[in-house]
Amino acid sequence: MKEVNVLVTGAAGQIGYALLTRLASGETFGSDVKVNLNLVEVPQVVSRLEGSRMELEDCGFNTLGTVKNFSDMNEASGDVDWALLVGSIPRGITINGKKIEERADLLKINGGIFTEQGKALGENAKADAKILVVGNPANTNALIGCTHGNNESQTWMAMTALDANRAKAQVANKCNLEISDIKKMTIWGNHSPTMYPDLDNAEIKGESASGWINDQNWIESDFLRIVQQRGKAIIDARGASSATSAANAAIDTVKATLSETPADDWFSSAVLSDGSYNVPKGLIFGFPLKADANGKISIVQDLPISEYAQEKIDLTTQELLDEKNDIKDLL
Ligand code: NAX
Repeated sequence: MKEVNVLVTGAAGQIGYALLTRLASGETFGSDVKVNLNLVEVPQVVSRLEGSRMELEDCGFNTLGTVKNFSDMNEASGDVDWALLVGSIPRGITINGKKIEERADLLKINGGIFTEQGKALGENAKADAKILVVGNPANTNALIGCTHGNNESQTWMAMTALDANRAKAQVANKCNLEISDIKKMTIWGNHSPTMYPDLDNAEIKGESASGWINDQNWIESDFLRIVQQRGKAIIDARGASSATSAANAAIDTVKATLSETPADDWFSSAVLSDGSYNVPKGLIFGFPLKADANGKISIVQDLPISEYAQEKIDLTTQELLDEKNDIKDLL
């Protein structure tokens, strides 16, 4: 059997728990690929990973390879094909007696983590490794990791697939359609409430989704608000943040890069801007993406952007520039 080496940080957390079985079951990488898992946690909880390892073993997947637990990223990142960086320090946590509420503080603390993780992956992971940052603030964490990874042949992404899936679900409900009827969903910008889900360039049965819906008021008020605030709505209802749907979106992102993207679709993730759509080079920014048969990812070009959409894209760009400025000492 072929083998794939996958590293997951924050593996004992709630997204990690929902993610591991789906990585190992054969669903993600195929039934002919053994999945070797390197699970990473902070030293205080690394022992809990032994429970996850036992559960994975007890699932009886033919596709499960080795499962190793680590608290050291350098040791964990050797020969890794994929790194799913889920672990990060959440807003509201108390560190050294101080409650971390300010974005700048949060960015700096996570910046330290992603500096080290980026270096470890840049030096030890495979030359063509793909790295998906889930831990928030995902785009700026990915920017820090990518900068310190300093390895151009590796691909860094920040996850916006959950936002894209949320957007598709809202459109499917509104139009009484199947999810599979909705294609080409783009989330422009930051994984934050400033993200812009684009219905002009999304398609329903080959037509522009905004044209099909034909209700600009719903798009500009209800749809945007629901998608942008969905994470908070789930926390309010569940008393905990999205885990199953976040893990599912991470799996969707990995799968999207494993085969050539169908001609009538694309997928959404944040990647390093090359200046496309006048987004400043060097931001990790949500774009419409395609993968080729070799897993190479490129940004879909030449989409029309309305004046309204440009205003929204400018807003999320500015937020990412502000975040970059907050962590400029770390770059
Ligand atoms: P949990 O608090 O359940 O788990 C996080 C885990 O990460 C903990 O077990 C913690 O010990 C570990 N961790 C912290 N620092 C680490 C480090 N340096 N190395 C290794 N492990 C480390 O959070 P969970 O609900 O699993 O969420 C994880 C992250 O995903 C959060 O930052 C959250 O904000 C983010 N999210 C991102 C989403 C996205 O679409 N990009 C959506 C869902 C989610 O909110």
